[in-house]
Amino acid sequence: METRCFSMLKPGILNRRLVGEVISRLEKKGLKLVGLKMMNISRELASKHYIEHKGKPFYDSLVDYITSGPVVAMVWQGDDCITLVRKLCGATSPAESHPGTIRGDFCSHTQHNIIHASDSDESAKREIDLFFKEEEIIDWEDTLACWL
Ligand code: 3AN
Repeated sequence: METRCFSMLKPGILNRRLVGEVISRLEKKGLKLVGLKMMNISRELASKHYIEHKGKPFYDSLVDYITSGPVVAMVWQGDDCITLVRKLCGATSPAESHPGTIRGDFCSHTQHNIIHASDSDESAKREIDLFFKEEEIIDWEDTLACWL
């Protein structure tokens, strides 16, 4: 079944010139990009996005980091989209993420693990609503979908 996943390339990704590389990996998997924008995140938006981590020891530095520079916010769509995006991202901790995954290849610190991806349908819906207006999502006709 087709689902949507909110994903975000975190601060530093532009500096490291990795935007194209990471988007390319998700595209090549066959996922469909239906929302894309660069933005700066306010502390208010960050606190809504990371509400589940409020009170944890790394919360303040997480908000500092995510608001420290521009991010690339994305909505991906496809069959089992959340599972596929998270597999490509790899484990939260770079020590556990396998080579070949985005975090496994490009990250050395959990706190700077360069990409976020929703972990459930519910969080995807909540996060997409937080970051995108309805008209910013374009569900284009995928005429080559039969080859994926
Ligand atoms: P994921 O992004 O893999 O779903 P979450 O939701 O547990 O992982 O964590 C959200 C973000 O919080 C992570 N991407 C990472 O930036 C940060 N984070 C999670 N756990 C830690 C930790 N133990 N130390 C520092 N930062 C953490």
